[in-house]
Amino acid sequence: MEHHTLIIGNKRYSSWSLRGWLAMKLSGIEFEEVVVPLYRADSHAELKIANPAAPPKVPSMKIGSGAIWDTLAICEYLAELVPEANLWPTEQITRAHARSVVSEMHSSFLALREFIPMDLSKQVPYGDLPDEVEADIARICEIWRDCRQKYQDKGPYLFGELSLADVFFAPVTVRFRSHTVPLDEVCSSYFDAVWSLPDFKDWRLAAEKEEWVIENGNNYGEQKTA
Ligand SMILES: N[C@@H](CCC(=O)N[C@@H](CS)C(=O)NCC(=O)O)C(=O)O
Repeated sequence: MEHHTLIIGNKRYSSWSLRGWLAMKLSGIEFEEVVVPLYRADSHAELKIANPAAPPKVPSMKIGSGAIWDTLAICEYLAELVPEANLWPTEQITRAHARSVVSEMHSSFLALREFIPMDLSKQVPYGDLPDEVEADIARICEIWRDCRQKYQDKGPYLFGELSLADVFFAPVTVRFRSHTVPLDEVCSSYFDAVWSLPDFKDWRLAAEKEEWVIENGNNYGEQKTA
């Protein structure tokens, strides 16, 4: 197999990096990890090496002479590369459902992203969130409840077995935790299942050891949200 290098941002703050990294772990393939601290003067120059987008973002992946520079594209590549890992649910209609919620996560929830950026070092009491953020939280909980209700017999994750759908919602658990978002029993038990994933625990431990602090860290303000 070709050498895979995953380029990611700060583990404390980068939600898309967490998704790419968890997807790599779920695929079971060996990879080299390169962490590029974000929002520094030289960040974009470093990221450009494996990412032609303007501005270049994380995660991106180098594979031999090729590159992939979007989380969903990385996930689809992995699902094709390692079909036996069943990164998507095996049943076609369930797979279509999983792709729908993943695409919704990939393209929506802008208010949640803006007002509650991922920050593993933050925990504040719940309250005073704008209506648009509450609406995003309500929709995410609706997705979780719907999936759990349909697939609960197959396991504790959104589609029963662990899949890319859980990878996509893992950073949301960090956002919810940072603002102590109240969850009902179903969502809370799903939260616990994701929070307990050994790879996710490893990510959080590594995040704790990072020394980089993004000024205004849990609110990127003028900067892009993560
Ligand atoms: N749609 C992209 C989003 C990637 C993204 O927004 N990454 C953020 C960090 S989580 C980033 O690279 N921010 C750095 C910057 O904008 O300079 C994907 O799915 O990979």
